[in-house]
Amino acid sequence: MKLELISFKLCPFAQRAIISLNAQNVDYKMTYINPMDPPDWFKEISPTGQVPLLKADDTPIFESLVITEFINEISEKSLHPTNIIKAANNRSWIIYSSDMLGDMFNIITGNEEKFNAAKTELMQKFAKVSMAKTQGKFFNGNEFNMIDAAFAPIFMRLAWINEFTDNAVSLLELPEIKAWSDEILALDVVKNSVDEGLDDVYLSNIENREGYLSTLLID
Ligand SMILES: N[C@@H](CCC(=O)N[C@@H](CS)C(=O)NCC(=O)O)C(=O)O
Repeated sequence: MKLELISFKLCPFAQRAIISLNAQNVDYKMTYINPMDPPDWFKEISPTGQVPLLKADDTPIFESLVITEFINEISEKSLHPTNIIKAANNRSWIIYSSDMLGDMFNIITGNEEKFNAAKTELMQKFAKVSMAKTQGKFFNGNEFNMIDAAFAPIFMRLAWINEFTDNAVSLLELPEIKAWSDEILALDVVKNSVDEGLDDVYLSNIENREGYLSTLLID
């Protein structure tokens, strides 16, 4: 089967697919586009106009969570827990993590009021995730699973934000979540899921959005 992932370098949803493909040793070709100015061939195959989109032979598969489930199905080893109830519960939290990416967007783009509301919302969601997380390095214990891949883009962007500011969206009040984030960000499969220098692109993105967060940037 020929796989081609159509992506956008800064896209957190696409990053989940990249982590899953690499963690499961699946061969694929990577093609970057700008979804704000997509080429005609992309418009023809994408009903939503969004990335990531995975072309499996000639069939477009869209929505990051469908893509990661598909990658899991074609891989030898599942990235979900073997217990089907636990796996379904993980899928619920994975969908929950997509909402958290919405909070991240508001943190970057919002004025002071929207920034603070989104930060509170994000921390409240993390507190709930913390209650569901099992003890151990990762969400389900010591094995890296798909749910960890789903949270990785959030943790990577929060680490960048905290480095660019004086810990404006710190996880220190949620030590279990902070420890989980540290474990995930230390993995090669996560580090290698973005190009070198993407942190600088993210910084420029924060500056260009001119939200409240851009006023908190330090040199
Ligand atoms: N629900 C989608 C969201 C994907 C998404 O929002 N992608 C952004 C880039 S990060 C995009 O393509 N935006 C362009 C647009 O919405 O037109 C998924 O999980 O794949």
